Amino acid sequence: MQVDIDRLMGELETLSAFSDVPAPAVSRVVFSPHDMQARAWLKGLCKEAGLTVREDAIGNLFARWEGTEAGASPVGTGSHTDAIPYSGRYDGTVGVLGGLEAIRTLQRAGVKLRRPLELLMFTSEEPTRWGIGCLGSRLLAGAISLEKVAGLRDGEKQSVEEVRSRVGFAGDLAKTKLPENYYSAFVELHIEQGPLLEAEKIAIGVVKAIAAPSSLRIKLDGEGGHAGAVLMPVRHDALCAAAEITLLVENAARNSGGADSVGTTGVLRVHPGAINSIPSKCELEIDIRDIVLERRDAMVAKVKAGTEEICARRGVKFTIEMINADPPCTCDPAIVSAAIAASEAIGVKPKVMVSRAYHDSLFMSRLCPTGMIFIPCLKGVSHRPDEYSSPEEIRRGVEVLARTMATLAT
Ligand code: HGY
Ligand code: MN
Ligand code: MN
Repeated sequence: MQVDIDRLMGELETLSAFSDVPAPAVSRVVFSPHDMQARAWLKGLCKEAGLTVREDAIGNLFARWEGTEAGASPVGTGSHTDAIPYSGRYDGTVGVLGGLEAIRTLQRAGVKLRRPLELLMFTSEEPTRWGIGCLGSRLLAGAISLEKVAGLRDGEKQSVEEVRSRVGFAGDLAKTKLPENYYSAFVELHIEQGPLLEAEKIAIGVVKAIAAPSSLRIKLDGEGGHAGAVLMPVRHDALCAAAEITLLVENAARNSGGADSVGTTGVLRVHPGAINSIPSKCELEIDIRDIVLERRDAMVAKVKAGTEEICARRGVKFTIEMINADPPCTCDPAIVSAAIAASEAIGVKPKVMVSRAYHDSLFMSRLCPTGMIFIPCLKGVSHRPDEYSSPEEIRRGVEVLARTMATLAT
């Protein structure tokens, strides 16, 4: 089984150039011109490989290699190609182009599989545009209501409906939901986005569970005014309240009692944003996760209660919107075993581990037995331009994916 790693590295390089920012950074926001160009290019590659390509109403891409048994439910693989601003070229793309190369590798090896293999590229795995992650896979799994989708607005107040139809996806969103067990299994290849595999010098990670993500939006409404004229005792400074809340988020995660708790205030918008004008409004977007659902929920509760206390003390009005609060998922034991066996077949004893990042697999696990395969990334870095996995690490990941899918599709 020979992975064509030179071709794959070239394709990863080509894909990284569909970006709003210069290399080595990558920015590719869903449905942006660069995203649409990348999609067209990817569809061309899939057709070149003889796959049957279709897209659903939200732009999820499906590229199928038929099996020998007509009507057998496929084994799926795939990931995302959208990229958050100023990120790297491997997050998600290794699972899409690596998934395609795994299929091509099996084709070249002359393998005949009972089940079809289907490569997926999920729309909007990143929350960048509409504030919620995994929009495409949530719709496939029926894990988001059409009302919630209709209410989403991007930074220019545009709805999903407006943008998706403008770029050519006009079908009925209700039809994106896939029936249970449409897939017999789903396996995603992804960089670890953490330091453990590299630190422990282990070439492959097999994921047993994916952490529980949540995100919330807090809007603060204080009192603006002249930075020189309004004295401190009478101020209701929205940014000072936001600063306390930001530290509250950090404190809730640091003191949760668990090593896997994380809390991040990744977005802060300040109005009016002038040096000599007291901030009257602020908007924070907060990301809180843990592997243990109860601990995650306890952190969210602490942030909500703390926000109420801070705003009461500062005379600032607030609203809190829960954007998402998803349960963790457990990967399917049969897929975990198949991925371990595939790793051992290439002489690697894999590390069975938890994913702290969320992935489309979190939602695919609601549709069918699901698993993930990780490869190391340099210093565990991700969501940064210096994100890196070596050709050998990627090659091994693709070979393990190919072997795992061959086992599941037999
Ligand atoms: O944020 C995440 O975990 C994923 O990279 N979107
Ligand atoms: Mn990401
Ligand atoms: Mn990703």
